[in-house]
Amino acid sequence: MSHQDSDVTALIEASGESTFKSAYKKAQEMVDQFTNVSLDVAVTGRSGAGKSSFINALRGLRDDDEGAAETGVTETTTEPTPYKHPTKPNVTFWDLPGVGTRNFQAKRYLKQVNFNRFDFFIIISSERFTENDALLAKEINKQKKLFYFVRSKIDNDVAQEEKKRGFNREETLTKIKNHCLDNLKDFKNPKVFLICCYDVNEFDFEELVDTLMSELPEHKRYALIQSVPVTSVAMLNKKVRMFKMAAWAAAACSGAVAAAPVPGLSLACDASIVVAFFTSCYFSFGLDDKSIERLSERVNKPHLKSLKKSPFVQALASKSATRLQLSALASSEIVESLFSLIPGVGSAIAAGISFIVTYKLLKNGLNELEQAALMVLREAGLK
Ligand SMILES: Nc1nc2c(ncn2[C@@H]2O[C@H](COP(=O)(O)OP(=O)(O)O)[C@@H](O)[C@H]2O)c(=O)[nH]1
Ligand SMILES: [Mg+2]
Repeated sequence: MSHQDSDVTALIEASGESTFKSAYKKAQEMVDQFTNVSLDVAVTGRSGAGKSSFINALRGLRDDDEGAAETGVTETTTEPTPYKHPTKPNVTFWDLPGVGTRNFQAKRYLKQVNFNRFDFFIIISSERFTENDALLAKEINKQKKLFYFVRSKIDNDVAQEEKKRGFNREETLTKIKNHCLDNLKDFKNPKVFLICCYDVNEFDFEELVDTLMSELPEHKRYALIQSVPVTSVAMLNKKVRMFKMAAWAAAACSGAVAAAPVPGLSLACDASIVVAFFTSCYFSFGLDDKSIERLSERVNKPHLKSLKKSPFVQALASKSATRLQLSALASSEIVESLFSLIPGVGSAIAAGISFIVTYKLLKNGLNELEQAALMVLREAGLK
């Protein structure tokens, strides 16, 4: 079997398809979905409920970070305000005016906010849910859209209860959840997630993400899981799994094997796809300086900021400063330097890079980033 043949066979095998054509098509679709599919999350609730803070938490931003949604202000806008994810611009969180105010009655609300553009709704409250919240959820249900209830500021409740004698954390949380569910009896299986925006490692944040992951369409899950903050090893594992699943497709699309499987043709590699893959991974795993800085503050461990990074992570750090101009980054020197950091494949680039080599390169690089992220989590004391 020639080099070219074994490459084509490997590609078909990795795809789970039966022909080269369908394998390549699937790879293109997956890369497109993985990088471009948009996710639009609507966050609604009355003024002061914690919408802006929740949006910042989902974007991995502190309230005082540049570009963060302003918190603690009484809303004056009546228009949905979009906030893009800082490193995943196809993910947008929409800060919606609360329902029930004079201008926004539940019945007309969805039309007024142009509901069709949203993938799901978060209805957020810092107290029990009101009749208006339930009415809105019913309207959302009618439109066959997903909705979830978030009970915010749970840290305040716990702090209050902690002062009492015989405090039991689990009991307190269950009581609050049941209290919230009281108003949602009309729903078949209502879900309420207890959340503290300043501590997404605690309470029900991950459960909310897991629930979304099980209920969203597959291509939307890619966007969600890439964008959420790394809150635990379990969360990191979910991210790793998804990147692993996409690696073969990125390898297929970056190699000329796909474009021209003709014997004797030299194989070029579209480096921008490889760089984009690693850069997404780097941000998604929370390895960028900003994410590490925020994590170090959240867990109160200043030394996280000075953890030594592997040469590969450092290379990505310096290259991703201009993340949004990825195409400009994909010059061969940069890519070659990235490749040379991964043992065993550095020399392959000169000879032209095949699917098998690219796939291996992506898997090795992914593994290196996973190890780096695990080290950060370990040092942060997160399991
Ligand atoms: N302790 C605590 N305070 C919160 C939490 N979420 C929001 N807040 C505070 O509640 C106030 C209102 O929050 P904001 O996000 O501006 O509410 P919005 O009007 O719905 O956008 C602000 O002072 C926030 O700092 C939380 O999870 N825990
Ligand atoms: Mg607000």
